[in-house]
Amino acid sequence: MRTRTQVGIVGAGPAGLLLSHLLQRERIESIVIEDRSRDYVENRIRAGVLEQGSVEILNQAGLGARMAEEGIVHEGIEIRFDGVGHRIDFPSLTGKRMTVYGQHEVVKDMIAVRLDAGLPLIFEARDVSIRDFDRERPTIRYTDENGGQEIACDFVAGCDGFHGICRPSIPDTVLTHYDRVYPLNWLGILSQSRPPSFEITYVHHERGFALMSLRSPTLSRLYLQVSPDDELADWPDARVWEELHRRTALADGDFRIEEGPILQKGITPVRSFVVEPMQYGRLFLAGDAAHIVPPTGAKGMNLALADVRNLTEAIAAFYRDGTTALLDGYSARCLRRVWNAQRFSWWMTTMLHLNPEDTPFDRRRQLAELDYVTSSEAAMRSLAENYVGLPFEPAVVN
Ligand code: FAS
Ligand code: PHB
Repeated sequence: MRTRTQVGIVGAGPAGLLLSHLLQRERIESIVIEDRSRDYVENRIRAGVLEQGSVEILNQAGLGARMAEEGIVHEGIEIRFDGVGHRIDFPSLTGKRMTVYGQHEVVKDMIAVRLDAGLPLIFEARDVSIRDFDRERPTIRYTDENGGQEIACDFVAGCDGFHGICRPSIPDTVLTHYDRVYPLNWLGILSQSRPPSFEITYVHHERGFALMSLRSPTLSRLYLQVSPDDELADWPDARVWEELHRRTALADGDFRIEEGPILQKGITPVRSFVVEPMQYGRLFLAGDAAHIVPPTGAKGMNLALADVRNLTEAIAAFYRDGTTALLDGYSARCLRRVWNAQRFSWWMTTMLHLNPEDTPFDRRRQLAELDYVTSSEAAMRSLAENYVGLPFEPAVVN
């Protein structure tokens, strides 16, 4: 069957769902096509930290009610090394705060609003493909229980993540890929246990990096640096807890993570990836479809929301007054923020993790950098302004 819309959106993650909401507020029609089930998408535990700018986008889109009730406002982070914690305060250095609110909760909120409004959001679409996006009438094809479907649209938004089909549909000769795979992975757990500290703690340790975060007063989100060769089977619960205790211990001994049932455990590769440009014809990439950042900087989801904010402005201008300047400048506008986040995330990752190829000099230099970052106000301000989120790039209309 053939249907028509203005914007066809591939992927119902944070990027695709927010785009559908922001376009709807501009009275621009869209259809969201997702290949997984609603249950799968709503229970995929991922990011947890929202920049102040991301919170403002969600609030302005009318999506912030539950986040205001259940989100946890954070005014700083702790950096722990040599068994001593050092706090970096955000309001005094930047005037901003962060909010801890699980990505899957944001996704649940956006799905609920979309479906309550009776707007098209298709789950479990199969064999999704996109065509003719180098012309003015792109189409999206997929199959469902009724057979083959085709959506004719004016624009296609590729919000289908790193493993999606949209980026690979662009001719390879058009794209430049920037890629860096780090010699480490993150093992993450979600545990039914009181979070070890109210604020997020980044731990540098001679056995490897650890991160202590949370989702609620009774749900801890904890991470360990593990070898790229490690598999989940190498990390039974007892070993995870033992390693967390060893890496997060304080020199004065007065600290121990509370253990509890592990509800979810996963291993995530750590990589930096960017594709340029983020657009081709009437296809526009947003979020992980165009870039991946190491989670150390807590930037992934925030970048996705910023991309979508730019794309909405550009598409709205096209329908409002027929101009294409913002559409033409979409990629450049997004990429400035993307590369700032890549630099910051690379810096946080290399400063806090062990690299097996490091020499004793590298290890000592790393400790000197941690000492400087936690003792110099200028260095703390630089970390803080990147962590809470740099100002959004203005729309440049030449
Ligand atoms: P997403 O990948 O979230 O969404 C893409 C959607 O497209 C998915 O629902 C997928 O099912 C769908 N899709 C894929 N192929 C499709 C097709 N062919 N047809 C239709 N739909 C298709 N970031 C942080 O800041 N902190 C973290 O701790 C953190 N942890 C992460 C852990 C993991 C395991 C992963 C993979 C990422 C993590 N990230 C983290 C980054 C993550 O939060 C992303 O930045 C965020 O999900 C980006 O959102 P989207 O661009 O919408 O992509
Ligand atoms: C999380 O809470 O999942 C989290 C927090 C900070 C990070 C990455 C992930 O840098």
